[in-house]
Amino acid sequence: MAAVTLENWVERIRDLKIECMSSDEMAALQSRRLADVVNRAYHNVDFYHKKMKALGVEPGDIKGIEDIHKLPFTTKEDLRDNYPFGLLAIPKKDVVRVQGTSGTTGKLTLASYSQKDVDVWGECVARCLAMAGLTEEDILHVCYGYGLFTGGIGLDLGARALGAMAIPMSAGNTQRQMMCMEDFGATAIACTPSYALHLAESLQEAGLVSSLKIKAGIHGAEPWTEEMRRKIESILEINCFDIYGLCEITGPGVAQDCIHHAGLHVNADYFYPEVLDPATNQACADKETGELIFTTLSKEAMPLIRYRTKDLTSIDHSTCECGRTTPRISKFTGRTDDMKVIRGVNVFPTQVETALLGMGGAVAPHYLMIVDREENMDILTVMVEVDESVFSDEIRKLDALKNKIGAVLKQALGVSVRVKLVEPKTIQRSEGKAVRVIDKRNIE
Ligand code: DLL
Repeated sequence: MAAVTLENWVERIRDLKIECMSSDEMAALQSRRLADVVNRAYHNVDFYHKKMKALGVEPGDIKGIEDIHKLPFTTKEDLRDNYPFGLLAIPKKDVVRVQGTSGTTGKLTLASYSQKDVDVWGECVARCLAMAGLTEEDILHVCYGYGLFTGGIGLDLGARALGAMAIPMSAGNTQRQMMCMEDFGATAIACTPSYALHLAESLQEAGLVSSLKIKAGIHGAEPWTEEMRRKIESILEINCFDIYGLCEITGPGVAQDCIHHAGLHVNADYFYPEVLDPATNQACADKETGELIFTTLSKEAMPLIRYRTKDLTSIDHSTCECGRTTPRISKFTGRTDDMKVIRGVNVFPTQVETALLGMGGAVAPHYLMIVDREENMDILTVMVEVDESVFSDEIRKLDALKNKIGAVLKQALGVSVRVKLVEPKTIQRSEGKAVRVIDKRNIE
């Protein structure tokens, strides 16, 4: 099967009308859809009626997408306060499914879907799969979890909308995953990047890489770096793509990068993105980092207006080399609540990942950050897996490697770090979203 190359790329997307619209056409479509969604939210959702009244905004004030800044924000707390069905804009009997994600504090964040919402979701994921070069000929091995989490069913809906074959593996049992990938002739895999690395290493160890037909990986649900992408690509000899989404907005398929990996194309005809300075709520200029906010432009069951994702990114409205005109958001460095402040310095796990992958050699990209407090001082310890052979070296060499990693991390993060070297496979592998940080400062 032909792989996606830069040469055949433009050829493949020539027919994509929505993704290649002029900015005026897109703004007209978004304006029509925004007016409609605001009208429905105002008249059918008590929460939005009250919020808009409080701001003195009527649906008639929203004449076009340029008026979006007049509308109120929605937060995760608002979803929690209206849990589980308080934000429905349609009768409950017309809801055909719910999906959710567990927060840090007990209750789920729940999203409801009408049949049309499910269809739009499938269409968005299908666009992403097509962006990764897949067609109806492909066989997609889905090892995101199925269930309330949107990963499994989302990729499945996308494969269905594309006319491809989905293998609904769900997460776990790596041996069985490898056997089915080989036996069923999967041509693409979909899972978190951390699990993709684990799977890739396991396939390599088993000597199975060359017998696979995989050409693309669709990875998301957690922050990961360009270095990690290249690592998975080099082991499996495939192209990896970064798919983004959140259950409140739809699930995976809100955005994904193309073969140029120059940002993630947002399906902006369905989800209108804004990037705002979280301190002032003013719009950031293109390429300036801020908080990503989404307004769902077509959702029937649970439309959300100006939903604050807490995800940090920047936006670029220029046309991509691939020919798509849809706005691109930059790869995520993390969420505002993922960021750790250590002795006054902001630290993201992705910075550790980049630094470790840059070192190569005996250093593996499997790590865990532990933040603790000793005598009122924040202490960051980074556990790093290193090659088994390192432990048979003299203590002097082990210490030298530890110091070297410490120096690289200090340079990358701007704070000093205690390094703990551990043997391969010591750090627990995740089948879902990887746990990269344990903050013991919050644990009494
Ligand atoms: O993680 C949906 C998803 C499933 C996306 C499969 C991609 C693939 P939630 O469980 O609601 O939904 O978590 C959403 O995960 O706000 C981000 O913080 C993070 N996230 C999702 N995709 C990416 C990505 C799914 N590609 C939260 N890069 C979001 C970085 C991501 N972070």
